[in-house]
Amino acid sequence: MREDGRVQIDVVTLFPQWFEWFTGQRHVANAVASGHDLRFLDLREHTPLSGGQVDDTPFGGGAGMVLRVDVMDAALRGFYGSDPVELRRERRVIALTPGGRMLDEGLVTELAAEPALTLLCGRYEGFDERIVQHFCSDAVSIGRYVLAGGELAAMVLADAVLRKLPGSLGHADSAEEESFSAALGGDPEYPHYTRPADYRGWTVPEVLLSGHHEEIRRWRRARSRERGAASGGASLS
Ligand code: 6GU
Repeated sequence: MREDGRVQIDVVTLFPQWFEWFTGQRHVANAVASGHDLRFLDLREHTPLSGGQVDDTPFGGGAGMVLRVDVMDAALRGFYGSDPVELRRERRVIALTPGGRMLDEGLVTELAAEPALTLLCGRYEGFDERIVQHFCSDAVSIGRYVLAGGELAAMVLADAVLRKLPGSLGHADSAEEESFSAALGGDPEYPHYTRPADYRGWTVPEVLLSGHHEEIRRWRRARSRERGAASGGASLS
C-alpha cells in the first residue's frame, strides 16, 4: 500500500479486454471505487515490430512461440517512461509463469502490502527468460498445471490481493478469521452452516445452535485444525 493506503495494480497483457469481466465483479469494483488503481496495458501497443508482432520461434527449436524481450522492453518503457531494469526497483514486477514461486496466502499478504504491482502475462510457450531475469522482481505460478496464458493467473492473484485491501469487502471482519489467516493458525476455515437447521435430515452440529460462544470457538478451531491436517497444509500452531 502507498502512504494513503492505496494500491496500484497494472496488468500487461495481449488481451486487456479479458479483464472487463473481472473489473465488473463487486469486490473489484468496490476496491476501485475506494481509490485503488487497476490498469490493463496492451503489450502490443508499443511493439517495435511490424504487424503487431510480439513473439518469435524459440532458439534451439521446439514447439510454440516465445514473447520477445525487446517487445516487453518497449512496452514497459512506453507505459512507465523509464528503463524497465530500473522499474523493478520501484515496484514489484511479477512474471506469471507456471515455473514461478507458488502463490499462497503468505505471498498474497506480502503483495497486498506493496504500493504498486505490475503483472506480466505470458502467452504461447512463455517469456524469453531475459524478461524474467532483467525486468522482473518475482516469477509467480498459481499451481502445478499449465494454462494457455497468464491472464487467468493474473486475475487470481489480483482477486486475492484486492480482497485483502480496505474498502473491498463489505464486512470489515470477513477477511480476518478466514482460511489460512493467522487467526486460524494458518489452517483452512471451519465449516459454515445456515438455515434451515434440518434439511432432509441433515442436521447442523448442535454446538452451533447452543449459544455458548467459547464452545463454538473451540469447536471451530478443532474442525479447522482437522481440515488443515487432512489437506496436508502447514499449520502455524
Ligand atoms: Cl502463472 N501461467 C500459466 N501460463 N500457467 C500457469 C500459471 C501461470 N500458473 C499455473 N499454471
